[in-house]
Amino acid sequence: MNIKQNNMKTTILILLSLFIFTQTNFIIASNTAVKTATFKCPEISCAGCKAHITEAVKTLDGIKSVKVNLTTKIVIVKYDDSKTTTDKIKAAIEDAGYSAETVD
Ligand SMILES: [Cu+2]
Repeated sequence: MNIKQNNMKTTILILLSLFIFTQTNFIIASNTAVKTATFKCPEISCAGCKAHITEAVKTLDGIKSVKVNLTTKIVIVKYDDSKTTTDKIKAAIEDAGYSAETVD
C-alpha cells in the first residue's frame, strides 16, 4: 500500500469515528429528552392567571418552557423528565389555585 492510499484510509477512519461519536452523543442526549406535558385548566380567565401559572410551574426544577393559551385554557409545559414529573407540574398548577387535567 502506498502513502496516498494509507492517508485516504486514515481520513476515512477519522471521518467514521467522528460520525459514530456525534451519533452516540445524539443518542445520549435523547435519553434525557425534554418531554411535553399538556394540561386543561378551565379556570384560566385572564393574563393574571397566565402569569400565576407560569410563575408557579417555573419554580420547579427542569422546566424548559411554559405556554398558557388563554383561549383554549391549555397549558403546555416542556420539561426535563430526569428532574421533574407530570404529577409535580400538575400539583404546582393546583397549588396556584387552578384545577388541572392532564391531556394526552
Ligand atoms: Cu385570571
